[in-house]
Amino acid sequence: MEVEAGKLIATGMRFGLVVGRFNDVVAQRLLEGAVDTLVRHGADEGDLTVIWVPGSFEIPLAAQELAGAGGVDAVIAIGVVVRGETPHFDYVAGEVARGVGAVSMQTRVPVTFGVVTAETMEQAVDRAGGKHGNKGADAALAAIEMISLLRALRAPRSGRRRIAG
Ligand code: INI
Repeated sequence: MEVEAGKLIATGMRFGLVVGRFNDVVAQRLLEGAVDTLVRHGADEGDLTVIWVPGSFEIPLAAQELAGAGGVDAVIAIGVVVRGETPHFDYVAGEVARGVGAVSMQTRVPVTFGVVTAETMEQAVDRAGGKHGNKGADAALAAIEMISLLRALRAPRSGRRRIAG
C-alpha cells in the first residue's frame, strides 16, 4: 500500500494571502491567525505576499493573478461573509467558494478557503480567534499540507517517500 500525506513544514514555501476588506476587523484577525501559523511552521515573513481586495467577491480574481504569475506555492483566501448584513449573502459566499475552487483547479496551485461564512457577526468572531478557532489559521495549515502533498505527488515516482500505514 502506498499512502501519501503532506507534511506541515513551511520552510522555503511562498504564500499569497488574499484578504477581503469587508468586515475588516474580523478579516484582520483571520489574517493574523494565518500569518502566525505559517511563521510558526517555518515560513519566512519575506516569503508572504498579502493582497487586500474590497470584499470576498473580488478574492478569486486576485487569487488567480497571484497563482498564475508563478511567484507563490499556494494562495490563502481570507474573507468574512455575514448573512445578517446582506441579502446578497448567498451570491457573495457562493461566488467566492466557487471562484477560489476554480482558480485552484485551473492553475494547479492550491487555493485554500479561509473565508468565514456566518449567520451573525458574533459567529464570525467566534471563528476568527474565538471559541471556534481561527479559520485563517486552518486555511494556512491546509495550504502548507497541500504544497507538501503536491510536491510529493509530482515528484518522479521512484523518488516518492513511502509512508505505509
Ligand atoms: N463582502 C464580504 O466580504 N462580506 C460580506 O458580508 C459582504 N456583504 O455583506 O455584502 C460583502 N460584500 C461586498 C462584495 O464582496 C463586493 O466587494 C462588492 O459587491 C463589490 O463587488
